[in-house]
Amino acid sequence: MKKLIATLALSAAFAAPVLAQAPGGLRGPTLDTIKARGQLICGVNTALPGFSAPDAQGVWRGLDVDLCKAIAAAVFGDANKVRFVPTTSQQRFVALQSGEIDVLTRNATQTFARDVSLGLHEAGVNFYDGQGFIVRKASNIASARQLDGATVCVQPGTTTELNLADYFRAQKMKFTPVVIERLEENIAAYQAGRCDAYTTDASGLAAIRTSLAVPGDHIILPERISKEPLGPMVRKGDDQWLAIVKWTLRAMIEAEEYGVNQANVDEMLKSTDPVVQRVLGVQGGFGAMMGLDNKWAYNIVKQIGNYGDSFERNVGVKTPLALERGINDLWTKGGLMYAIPLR
Ligand SMILES: N[C@@H](CCC(=O)N[C@@H](CS)C(=O)NCC(=O)O)C(=O)O
Repeated sequence: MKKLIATLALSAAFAAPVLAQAPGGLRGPTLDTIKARGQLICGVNTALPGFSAPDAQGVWRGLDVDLCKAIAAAVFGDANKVRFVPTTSQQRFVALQSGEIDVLTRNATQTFARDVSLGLHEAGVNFYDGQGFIVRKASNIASARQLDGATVCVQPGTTTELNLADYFRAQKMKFTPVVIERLEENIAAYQAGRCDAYTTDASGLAAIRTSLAVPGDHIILPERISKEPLGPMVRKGDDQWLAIVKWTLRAMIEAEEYGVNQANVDEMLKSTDPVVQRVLGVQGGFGAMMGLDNKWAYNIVKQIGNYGDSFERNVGVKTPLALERGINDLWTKGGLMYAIPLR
């Protein structure tokens, strides 16, 4: 009996730190709802090649689509348990607020107002961007400073619309906004010459340029007139779900930093590096603390890859968008991608 009490006391002593970190503090309805449904619902863009757009076979692809699929891999161990809901600039936040979607993974800029007063949480940045302009080459405009008096097409419900007004006011230049609700109508209006320039995030411009009749007839001006930290968003009030979305992105960035990629992830299970072991769930039990399998991040990297894998596959220099990593590179390479430690 004494021996039994001693054994129980000993195991309790060892169990205590684990229990203290158990998912008790991180429970919320979203994960249970998603699991019961058997599918994650992500709000994505309607059609922004490289970020989120259906391919010729109707399969959704892109950096934002990958992030959504990575969350499904973390939750279900299966990146395909996802339904994509295309959202326009104006619908997207309502779709999230109303519960139509579980998470928004769509070129949404994180701002004070959106974080504080929309009832939504920003859950990290998966693409650091800035707003720019696209113009016809034939216009001989080489700088945004030459846009005085221009007609500029823009989508409402965006930071773009607000920055546009700020920029022209600050530059003491005049412009005529042509505010058109739908993206495809904006592009059609720009192509038809109804506006001298179209403005949005530079990533959006690169994506849109690939879909123009003759991409080479258009140039993206060099100025970036704003900061556009683009990233996933969730509803407020569910810390567990916020953690899952945040840590999915962080795990992809951390995996890249520690050299764990889609091709070597199985080999890396044998790594003696404690960081790699924690990321891949070999030790630490971090998945369980969020109500997930401890192989959550292994599943992400195995099925989707690390952040760099996804970047290069969707928007990198070898893709039609041909984007350099630039500020989206790891902090160890001069960029801003810095995942807080998984420990
Ligand atoms: N990052 C900006 C702009 C995002 C945005 O919605 N951009 C437009 C132009 S690229 C878009 O994605 N439109 C797609 C649609 O409405 O279908 C924001 O969050 O307000």
